[in-house]
Amino acid sequence: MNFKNDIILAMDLMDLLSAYEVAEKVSNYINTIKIGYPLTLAEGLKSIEVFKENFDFNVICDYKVADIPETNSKIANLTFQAGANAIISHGFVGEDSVKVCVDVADNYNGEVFLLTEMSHPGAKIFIQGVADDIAKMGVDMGIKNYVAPSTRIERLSDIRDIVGKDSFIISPGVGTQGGNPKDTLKHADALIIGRSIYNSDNPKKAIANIIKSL
Ligand code: NUP
Repeated sequence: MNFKNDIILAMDLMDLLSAYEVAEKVSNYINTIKIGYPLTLAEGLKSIEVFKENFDFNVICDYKVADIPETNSKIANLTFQAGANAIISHGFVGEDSVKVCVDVADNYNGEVFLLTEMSHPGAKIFIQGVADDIAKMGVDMGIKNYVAPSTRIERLSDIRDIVGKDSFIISPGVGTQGGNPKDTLKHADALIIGRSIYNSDNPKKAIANIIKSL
């Protein structure tokens, strides 16, 4: 997947009309949007095709899939049937659960991003302790795409060392959560940015300023 301007818009507004309006304002700057539970639970899986058909965006579904393999299979199938290009899967659930997501993605020519360490402070309590092992598991499984935090650059760098330079890392936590865009891109391939753009009075200017700062 290639990411225009190295930015993925995290669209967590909870109504499609507002989400559409923001997407329209920044559509010249990006080619990939990430939606998650906020928009999908509010508006349904149709949200995916709205962005694909109107903007030709790649859509990454941030469903942090984290269940037993059988249930993961149902979630991943529904997501790719609805047109998603990629799905984010948790890694802590183990190889069997992740493998199902990879297998379903392969059937649709889609991709899986494996979530290693999360970006929020609470991630230090549990997931940070196993994040390196999650990344190693991903490498052993042949996974090429990862999610790792921009809020702890040293951890992002550690995870890059594990997954290698040929893997893709997309990194949330830039802006509102405190991560620095330029520093993050020293280790990651793309920034996941939500509130700093969609909550701005001028989303177009906000994204243009971020791009200028890179
Ligand atoms: O570790 C993670 N941190 C994180 O913020 C993994 C994520 N998937 N996210 C998501 O990235 C989060 O759910 C939101 O959609 C986006 C960051 O948005 P913002 O903090 O820029 O508004």
